Amino acid sequence: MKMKAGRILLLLLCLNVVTFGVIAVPQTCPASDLESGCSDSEEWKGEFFPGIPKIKYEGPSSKNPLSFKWYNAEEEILGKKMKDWLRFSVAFWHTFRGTGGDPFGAPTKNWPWEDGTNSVAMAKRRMRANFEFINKLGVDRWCFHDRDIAPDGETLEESNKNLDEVVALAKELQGSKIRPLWGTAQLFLHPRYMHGGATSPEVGVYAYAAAQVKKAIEVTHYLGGENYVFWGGREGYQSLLNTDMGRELDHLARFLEAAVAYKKKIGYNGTLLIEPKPQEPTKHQYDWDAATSANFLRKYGLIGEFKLNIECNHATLSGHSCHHELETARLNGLLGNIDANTGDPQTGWDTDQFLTDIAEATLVMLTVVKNGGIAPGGFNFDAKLRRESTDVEDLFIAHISGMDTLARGLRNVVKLIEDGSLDELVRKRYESFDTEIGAHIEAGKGDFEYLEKKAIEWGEPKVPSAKQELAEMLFQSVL
Ligand code: XLS
Ligand code: NI
Ligand code: NI
Repeated sequence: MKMKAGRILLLLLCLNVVTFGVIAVPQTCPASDLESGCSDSEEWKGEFFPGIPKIKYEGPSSKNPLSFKWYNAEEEILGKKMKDWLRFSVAFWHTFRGTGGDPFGAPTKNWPWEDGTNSVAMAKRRMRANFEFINKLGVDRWCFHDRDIAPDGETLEESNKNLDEVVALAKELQGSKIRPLWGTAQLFLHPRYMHGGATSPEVGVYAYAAAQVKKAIEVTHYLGGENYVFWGGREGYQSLLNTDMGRELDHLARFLEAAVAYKKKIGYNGTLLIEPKPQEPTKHQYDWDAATSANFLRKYGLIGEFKLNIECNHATLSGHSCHHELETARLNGLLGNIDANTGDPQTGWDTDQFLTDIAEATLVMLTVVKNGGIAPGGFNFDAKLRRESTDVEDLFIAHISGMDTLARGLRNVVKLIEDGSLDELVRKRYESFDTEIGAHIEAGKGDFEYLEKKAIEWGEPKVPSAKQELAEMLFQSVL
């Protein structure tokens, strides 16, 4: 029983908040029903977050939960403003479509602006709430799926029309400063995508997915989005027995090639990003991790056209640390964006919590600094309030906490660099290669006959300590 319940829970939770968000909202009104009076979403009067001021930096000694203690946007660190290192973004689907529903329970969040419908009017009202939130939080970016921001219609044309209407409002509300960090198409919620989009065995679904991505790229471009993401939640398999994996991978590559061609055709210069995840909702997802995705891109000649969007919770699901995934992406020249979140060590699925672990944040920022920053990428809070956090204020506190944690990570990197002992430890560890012979090997001239001669001449090598505990101690000292 326990096993079975666990498995069902896992399967359902894999669908992420997007699923709960959209399914759990009672669809009492058809999406396009504006005239029947079914929706009561008239213009919202006044503020959505009354009583919440614009969040300011007050420094580490502040006890005000609605203030930044470590994130000081304009402060310069390592030659760049904090806001330019961090480029924070609010994820629309978690913040505005997350309901707190889970497979065992109904939604817990009753945001005052929600009227219980999935109408276009409600979508517009929600968009206004989004921009008030972004402005009060003091970030310049947001991320969205097409279907989070506007309801699905009866036909593709109607869905596109709904999207256009909401996007026009978003464009107006963005003003001159706010832009999408990235946009994407939701190719996992609708039953038509149950076998995948680009990897569906059904050609009609492949075409539908292509049409949806075409439109999502267009609106991301129209809104000035800096990146466009492909997260293939259902691009994978449940069983290899009924799956032609080679054919599906070829289809995925053809799909991405077509996306590249279309992006170029319409003059969209944003970066295309693949977001790896090992599984959830499929048993096996083709973009398993950074290394698998890099290999896929290389095999199909797409390596110069894409970068990676590394999500920390996905990293741990694939059995790696976030730091490992970020370093793998960086070393391949593929570090494009970070979906900043964290999992729960006991729960085991994509819980998408806000990152509040300072040590983890320091490692994340270490890679970002080594990479010289990640612009035009940034940090998207692909993170949600937990089911039991139900105050509107919690939305702010969660983001502030996530922003402060990463800001603290950046400040710790400065301390690590200034101290220099960890770098020195690493340098010394490899110093035997800082020799004529080492240079010879690294230049690709270390042939086996030559190395055999050296091994005989040198005799048994002396192997020094790795000094792992010392490395950990040096790292801990900056936290
Ligand atoms: C799901 C993913 C998803 C992507 C965007 O696990 O993180 O939210 O970021 O489709
Ligand atoms: Ni993500
Ligand atoms: Ni995720």
